Amino acid sequence: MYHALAKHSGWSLTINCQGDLHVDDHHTAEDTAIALGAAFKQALGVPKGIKRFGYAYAPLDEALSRAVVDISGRPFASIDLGLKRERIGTLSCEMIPHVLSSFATSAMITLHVDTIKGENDHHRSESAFKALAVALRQAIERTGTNDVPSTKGVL
Ligand SMILES: [Mn+2]
Repeated sequence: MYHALAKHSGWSLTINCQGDLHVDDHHTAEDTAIALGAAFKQALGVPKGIKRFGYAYAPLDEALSRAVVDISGRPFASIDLGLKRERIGTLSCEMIPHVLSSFATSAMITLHVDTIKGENDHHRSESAFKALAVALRQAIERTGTNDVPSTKGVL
């Protein structure tokens, strides 16, 4: 999922993680998402000269997800992937929306991700990460100005 996110958002990403998988996958999944959100925020710096808003739909076969991003400086996440399985591979499905909300909170962005349809949980999940990637890519696109994209003059 991180690979799909990095690929389609245009990031160069390497993750090194020594987790506590002997306990479970919770902290490994959550803490990498927190670190990724912090890295995103740091890499972006002062959010000037960017589009700020981004949205995208991404399919994966029969699955379709929508992601809407606001580089708002306000951490908020509403995630509905509608996953039904207990786990995908060794990753518990309950951690997948948790990863997305942890990323949003840490990156201090507003994020809405909804999987609209899809039979297969792997497809549903992967389409969500791809939609997020494309939405993020759009939101951080340069406008060619040095403008802070807020009526308040600050984000
Ligand atoms: Mn947690």
